Amino acid sequence: MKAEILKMLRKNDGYISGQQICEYFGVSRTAVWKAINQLKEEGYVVEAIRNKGYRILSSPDITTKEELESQINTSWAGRTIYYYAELDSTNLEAKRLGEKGAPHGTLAVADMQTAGRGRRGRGWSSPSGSSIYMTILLRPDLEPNRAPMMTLIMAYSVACAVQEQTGLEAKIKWPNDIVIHGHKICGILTEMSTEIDYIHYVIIGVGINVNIQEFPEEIRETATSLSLELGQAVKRSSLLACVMSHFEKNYQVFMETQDLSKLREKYNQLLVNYGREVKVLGETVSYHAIALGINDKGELQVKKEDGTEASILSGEVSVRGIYGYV
Ligand code: BT5
Repeated sequence: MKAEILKMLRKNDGYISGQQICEYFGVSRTAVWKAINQLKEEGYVVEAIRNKGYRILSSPDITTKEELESQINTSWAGRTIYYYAELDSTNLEAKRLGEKGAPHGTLAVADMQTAGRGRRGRGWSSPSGSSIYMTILLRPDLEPNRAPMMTLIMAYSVACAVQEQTGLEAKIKWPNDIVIHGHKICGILTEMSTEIDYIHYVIIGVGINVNIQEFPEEIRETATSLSLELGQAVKRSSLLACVMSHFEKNYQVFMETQDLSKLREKYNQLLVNYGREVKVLGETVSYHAIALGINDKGELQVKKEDGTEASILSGEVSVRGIYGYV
């Protein structure tokens, strides 16, 4: 009920009477009063004026289940939410939920992670109160070898949401980072449980540095946050809800063809590597090339120095600009 009351308060620019809320939910005045008091305790500023009713003046920067439920306006992406003040990793939790049969679109969110994970055993710095750590669980009817494209769909969705919410020019560093002014603000980690030709579930974990002011020594040179770039705080729940809306839309476009043919052009416009020299780091060999953008399969097309072209699969190599991090 708290999430619904929040939604009602938000929808309504003016006051909404206690009576209206009681009638809507079929509950007593005391129940409404209790729910409003709980919201106040969580940091919402709700004004109550006699004979007029309630009005919401401000919301805290939190990502609780109720806050997110009152903001997310999708049909399935992020409609079932599990929120934790502290968690080992939202990817690990999404796997646990996946094993228990949680539905397509389930979202695990944490305010902080004690074992935030990056790719190939690397870590993800995950302090409390300032960032988004979330993992969405999907059950796509898709060949397993097409699942890596979902990282790209999420990256594109995050970049669009960041631009929409902050006006900042967010770019994609293929395949799984979002950067602003050459510094990383978001990392994505996609994992899955499959049989040879069947996906049980895919989980896409997203970490976004929203309001962090300082980073650990080892990433100080490469990381940034939205608030550092913007000069003001960004509401985490609104951004998260916006990512879910974009992701749901883009995922549906992707599923129509099960490739990136309809998203490729727009994706390439946001690709920070586009047309630039990159260093392709393979297991045994590495070489310099020019990035030409992604193809329909989400592979990065590059032109080598000898003029030949190659397609790079995510996971096979990492691509690093030769002029610093990007
Ligand atoms: C990634 O790996 O970028 C994927 C990160 C995914 C994190 C999310 S948070 C929610 C969900 N639950 C999890 O446990 N994970 C996902 P990779 O490309 O391997 O980059 C990792 C590297 O980024 C580290 O080795 C650091 O150098 C750097 N790094 C760590 N924390 C960072 C941060 N907060 N901001 C920017 N860079 C960071």
